[in-house]
Amino acid sequence: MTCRTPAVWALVGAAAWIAALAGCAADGDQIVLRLAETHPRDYPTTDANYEFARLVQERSDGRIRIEVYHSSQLGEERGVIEQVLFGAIDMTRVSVSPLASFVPELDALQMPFLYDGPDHMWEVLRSDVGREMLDTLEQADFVGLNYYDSGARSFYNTRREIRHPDDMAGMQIRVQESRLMMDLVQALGAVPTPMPFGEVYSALQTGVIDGAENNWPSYFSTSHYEVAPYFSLNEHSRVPEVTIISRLAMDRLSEEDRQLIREAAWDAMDYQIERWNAFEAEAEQRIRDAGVTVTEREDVDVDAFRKRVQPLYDRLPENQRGIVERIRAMAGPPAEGP
Ligand code: BDP
Repeated sequence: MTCRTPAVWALVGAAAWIAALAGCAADGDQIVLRLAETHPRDYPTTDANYEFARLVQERSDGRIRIEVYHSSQLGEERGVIEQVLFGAIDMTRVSVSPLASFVPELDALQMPFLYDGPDHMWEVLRSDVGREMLDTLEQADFVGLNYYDSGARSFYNTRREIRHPDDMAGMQIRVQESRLMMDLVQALGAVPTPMPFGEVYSALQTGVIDGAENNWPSYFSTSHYEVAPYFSLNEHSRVPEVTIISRLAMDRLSEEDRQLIREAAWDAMDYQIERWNAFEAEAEQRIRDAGVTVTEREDVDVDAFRKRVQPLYDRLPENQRGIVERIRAMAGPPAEGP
């Protein structure tokens, strides 16, 4: 029996709603929450969603069930975020990039060349800064529950190796639906094309775009490497991922259940990081074995990339600048970054 959100019941009709209410009571008020995920079943974040669901089910003695809809079954990221806002979908796991269109402060977590590496990023996300950034989601009627790892993003394309920003001059590069990612690609001299994730493969194949950017696991699981076989390890950004729940869904829960969900989500993070690290290594190996031309980190002029993106830091609003400074202060010496 499912006790769905009002918006969903509005869609399925009053008769079903009345039947459902009866069922909810009969089931001892079982609560079902739907969680949308863009990645396929065997991706590390999807595994973590299931682990989160398992923890919630176990800790609530089966009273709260989270149904995971992976592989974009409920839509592409931006549309899903909107549906979570209206309460038609209860939860989703998304990248900070598209979420920052709803809560601009989040851009401070995804600035280019911001973190020294995964350890620095995780120190930040687990610190007060990370908690405060989850709290900022409440401005937009979301509740932020946790963070997941998404590695480092790098450019890949159909044409040539990218060692220096000049090598991508004029290329049409797909970006997530994010102002910051558009500005980043533009600052590097290429042409940003925002597009849903699920459309990128055919856009690469038909030449609508020349390239895109992502981490090893996404480049692998989408098979983009088959049609865009030049991958440059420029690692321009680390973009954390977040699980959000609709404020409407959260408000319908008891304080005790809210706490249970918050804790289970936070506890699923270690599991995700472990799965991420294993899958990232496997994806890299499979891509290299497939004969992709990988431009190694030492062959990339990282300084040239950093210099080109400096204007993005210069025009940061005051509040985001403050967050960036706190993040940089957590980096181990010697300090890197623009
Ligand atoms: C992947 C993220 C996913 C994004 C996707 C993208 O995990 O949430 O939607 O990139 O580029 O790394 O759209």
